[in-house]
Amino acid sequence: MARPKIALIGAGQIGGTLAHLAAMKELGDVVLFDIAEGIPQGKALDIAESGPVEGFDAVLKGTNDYADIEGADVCIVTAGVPRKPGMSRDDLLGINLKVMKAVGEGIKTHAPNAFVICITNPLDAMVWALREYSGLPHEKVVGMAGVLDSARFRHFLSLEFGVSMRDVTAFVLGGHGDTMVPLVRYSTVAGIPLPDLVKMGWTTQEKLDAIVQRTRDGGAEIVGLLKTGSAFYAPAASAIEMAEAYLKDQKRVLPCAAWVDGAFGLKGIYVGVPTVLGAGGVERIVEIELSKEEKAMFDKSVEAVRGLVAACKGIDASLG
Ligand code: A3D
Repeated sequence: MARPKIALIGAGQIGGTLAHLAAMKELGDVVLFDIAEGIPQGKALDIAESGPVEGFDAVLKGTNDYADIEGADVCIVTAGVPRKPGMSRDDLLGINLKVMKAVGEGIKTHAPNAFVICITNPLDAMVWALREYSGLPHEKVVGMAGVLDSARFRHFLSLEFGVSMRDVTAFVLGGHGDTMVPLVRYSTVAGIPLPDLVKMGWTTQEKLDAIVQRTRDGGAEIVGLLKTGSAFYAPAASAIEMAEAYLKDQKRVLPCAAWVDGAFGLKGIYVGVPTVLGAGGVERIVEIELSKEEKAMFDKSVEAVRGLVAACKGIDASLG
């Protein structure tokens, strides 16, 4: 049986890391696409040359031609520009919307059966626009944000508790922005919810609140340190986890920016929710119960996403 084909649209910091991880995990053959000439070709060759040392079997190809993504099983989209210090994700909207148009049309023509994972910011609006431009079924187009935001939350919690990150589970909902909603009640250490851990004296409410805030600011913290771009190792690892869930039909329960139409009382919007990811793409939205306070935070986040989608429609009247 032929190996799956993974197309990476955008061969920058995240795209290169995605290619490396996909090859190391032998998820399939990799095509790196970018408009910058030489970059995807150089990165593909460099990673391919690590193959004999690492011992993986994967063909890597760099290209500037959409024809090379023909028939891809998975497309992961990072094309566009990242944040610089002082910029919000929303500042990227105008530039990256144009990029989504080109990418969406490329995928529509050459990889209409792919599972598409968008990473380009502002995430929730860009995944919506990418779906519109590509015309693919909603369940086959998702945004990566929740896995990353939850991973950041889990990392900070594991440091606070001094326990393995593997035993910390966490859920972050809502849009990928300052209004994201880290769900303390649904986050646990080996099944023990965080509020119980506060009662058990493992941490204090103040410390937990600070961790929640650090999670919300997780992207900005890295941008502030790097100065020339944004995070790329953890975002790439997060998207690879989603791609693997699809390719191996794992039915993973992962938060991602999915099309919600009915659940949570929402009508037609891309926003971060828990989902089941398998061979059908987003196979189910997990409609958890939210407290009044959580619902209020989630609603605020949804409103922020709606504002960004409206801004996209303002820029390109052909949308929506
Ligand atoms: P970067 O290293 O600049 O790579 C972006 C690549 O896109 C560059 O190589 C460009 O040449 C390429 N590109 C630009 N326009 C096009 C086009 N029309 N077609 C194909 N390629 C194009 O950025 P990065 O890899 O660090 O980040 C990529 C995106 O991910 C940015 O929008 C970031 O804001 C976003 N990001 C999202 C998260 C989330 O959690 C959602 C996290 C980190 C970064």
